[in-house]
Amino acid sequence: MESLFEKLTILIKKYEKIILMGHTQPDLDSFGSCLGFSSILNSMHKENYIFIDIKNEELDTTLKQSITLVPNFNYIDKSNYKNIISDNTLLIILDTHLQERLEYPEILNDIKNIIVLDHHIKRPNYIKNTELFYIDSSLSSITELVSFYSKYLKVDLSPIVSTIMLTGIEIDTNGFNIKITEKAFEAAAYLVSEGADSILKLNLLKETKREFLRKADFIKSSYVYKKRYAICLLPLSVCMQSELAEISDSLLGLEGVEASFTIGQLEKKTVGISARSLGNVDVCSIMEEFGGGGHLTNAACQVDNTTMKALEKKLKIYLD
Ligand SMILES: [Mn+2]
Repeated sequence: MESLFEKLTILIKKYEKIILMGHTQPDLDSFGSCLGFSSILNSMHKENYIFIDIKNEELDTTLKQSITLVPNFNYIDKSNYKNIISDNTLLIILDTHLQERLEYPEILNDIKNIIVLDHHIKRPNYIKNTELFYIDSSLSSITELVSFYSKYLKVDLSPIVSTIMLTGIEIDTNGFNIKITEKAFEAAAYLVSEGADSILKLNLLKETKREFLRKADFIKSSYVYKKRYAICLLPLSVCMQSELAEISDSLLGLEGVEASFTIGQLEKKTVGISARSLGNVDVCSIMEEFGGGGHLTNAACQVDNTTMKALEKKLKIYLD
């Protein structure tokens, strides 16, 4: 990784301003890696901004709570980013490599200098014409890469930022259980050494009783197919991708379940599936059949102009 870090530092130094952007419906891996990267840029005295709509009511509770803990970063969104960009602005994309998954895809019309750092399996429609494009799909979270870069540069991360980053790794590895590697623990150890606090982490991950019971209701309505696949359809008018992911995570903990699939209506005409696996079932290739992607153990898709029932039927055909 050292040659990557050398290259990154040289590139960063060429630019006057830097914008960090994660994916849409951000999670703590996306947001935590932006915070970590911003801390690195601050230590280099580089003017930098995190592109995220912090006032968006639809952000999940954990993220909203995290944002309140780190008010001292420069946040920008689509309403004001145009004021700061120039020809000498660099966009660093974290935790995705696809334009349509960006927090704000249209930004690519305005900024031509781009670095992509991701850990998802590379898809053909990746963002092209970049200054640097780096994917390591052996990493369970992109926060790990940012942690190693920070360690390499000997940056002092604040305990709060370290905690949010550690929570990002925890979420992306389903509690340090799935797709876990030595590197994930190494990054976690580094973040703890920078002051990451496990009690605060637990508090960030807490949910309200209402949320807990709501999830329990969905899990109650799930069923097991072919003795090894848990399938759950969310009986809601609209739900969030993160909700689907949380339910699939929980279903994976049930006895006998090797892979879990949660299907829900994301928008009026868009249905999503979030899939999880313990490792014997390649959920990435199943989600690719639906135009999605991800990892062997953690993948998702979004399909337009379909219904939940139709997707459920199609899913079962693939599982057969
Ligand atoms: Mn991630």
